[in-house]
Amino acid sequence: MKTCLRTLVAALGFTALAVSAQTKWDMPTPYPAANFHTENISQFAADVDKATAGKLKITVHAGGSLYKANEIKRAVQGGQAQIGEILLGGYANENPLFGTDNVPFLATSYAEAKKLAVAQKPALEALLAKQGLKMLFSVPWPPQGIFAAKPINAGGDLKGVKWRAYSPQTSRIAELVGAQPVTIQAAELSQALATGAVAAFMTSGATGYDSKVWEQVKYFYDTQAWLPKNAVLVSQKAFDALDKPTQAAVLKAAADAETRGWKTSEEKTKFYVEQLTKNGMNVAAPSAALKADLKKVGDTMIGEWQKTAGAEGQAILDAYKK
Ligand code: PCA
Repeated sequence: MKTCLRTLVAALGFTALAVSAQTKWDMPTPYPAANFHTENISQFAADVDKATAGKLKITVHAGGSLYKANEIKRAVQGGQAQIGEILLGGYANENPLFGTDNVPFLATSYAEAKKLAVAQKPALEALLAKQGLKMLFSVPWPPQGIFAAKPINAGGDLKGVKWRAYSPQTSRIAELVGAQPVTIQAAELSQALATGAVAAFMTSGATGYDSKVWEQVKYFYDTQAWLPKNAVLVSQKAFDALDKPTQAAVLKAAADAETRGWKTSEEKTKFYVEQLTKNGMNVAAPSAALKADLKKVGDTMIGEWQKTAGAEGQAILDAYKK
């Protein structure tokens, strides 16, 4: 009887050990499951699972279902979630370094966006490290254009228009053209359009496509104003708690996700814009007048960004322009 009990206890102990050897992470993300960023992240989670033979399980909670877009960073910092995805530019009020890639017309192509990403990386990583966060990878959205219910031929056509913003800088653009900014995350965009809460905004063809915005807005101006990035952040504490081989597997899967994400983003840019046309939208290049008005906005905003980002910001610009 005693031996029997001992065996049972030993077996239970063994099971407990085997169970505790599996780590589970929750991963909140802001964008829908079928979005290309989310698909890339799901692949990342699957790669980690495979490389660790199931030792690290990452559960992706897409579409702001676990935490809303603007709550995800704090959740990872606070340890409520171990890992999560954020739109860097959404946090520009916390520190202008987060808004580096939201400055209009600073970096407008994939090649420039890559250069800017490399230039900003050391300062961004240092800032995140102070917050107990580690950036695993970042991936850009396609170039940002203007969506509107009415034709927009110059900046003045946006006066008084209800403008959906997703970051402090997209709100600032609205102020500078005299529109009325309302912050609405991508997960609520379709609803905001349906109820008439907003009638114009800047985003990528990808989000236009995800949100089927053609049901309400009929005009897209391909201004290619900037390529904002999403970043996947992990709690340094959660990362440090992994054994070395698991850490290596996460880093390898992250590097692969970054390469794959940049490639997919660029490759799908044309597809997204074509889908807007296919679904009845008028897709056009911005008029010369609109371009000139937006350039003025960009000039103002780079100046404002430089002022708030100070010497650190200047070092990024110098590295970028080199
Ligand atoms: N889509 C996201 C951010 C940038 C983009 O292209 C959004 O509209 O919320």
